[in-house]
Amino acid sequence: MAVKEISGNLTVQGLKFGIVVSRFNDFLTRQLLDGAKDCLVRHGTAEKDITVVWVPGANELPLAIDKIAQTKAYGALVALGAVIQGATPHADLINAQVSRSLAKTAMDRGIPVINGVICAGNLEQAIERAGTQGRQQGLERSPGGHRDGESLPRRWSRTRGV
Ligand code: INI
Repeated sequence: MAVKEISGNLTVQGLKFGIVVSRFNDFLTRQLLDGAKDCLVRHGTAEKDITVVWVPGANELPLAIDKIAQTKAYGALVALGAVIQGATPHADLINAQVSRSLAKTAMDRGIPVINGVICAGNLEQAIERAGTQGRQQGLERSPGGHRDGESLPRRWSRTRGV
């Protein structure tokens, strides 16, 4: 008997994406956002199928992501932020809390949530991760969302309106 194998595609048409982006360190997060949008569009997502929601800081990403997940209107969600270690004593707390909460939403709501929050040790690292050499996290994370976003909703029909 043939083995059944399930995997997503790199191209997606007709799937809706929600991107939640933090205003804190917006000189970095705007770059992440540009990269994520560009990546989604180049992989076949229509611009009209991308909704962008701004929140004050990384701490606010999980609630917005969870509220949007509850609408069941999106195939996958992307959280973008930039937390810089040296700049704040509670960077570790924020990072841990945010990544745990985003993962919880993914599991509880059955929707792929791509964690595109830069956790950098210093400003130089953050700038590099946000986009030097044509590479950046917002960009790199989105194809993963495409793959999950394509395979989860289509194959298990857990989302509406996609
Ligand atoms: N928010 C960030 O997104 N990045 C940071 O580096 C950061 N620092 O350094 O504190 C940060 N703080 C704000 C936080 O996310 C909340 O917006 C704030 O605490 C209000 O809830």
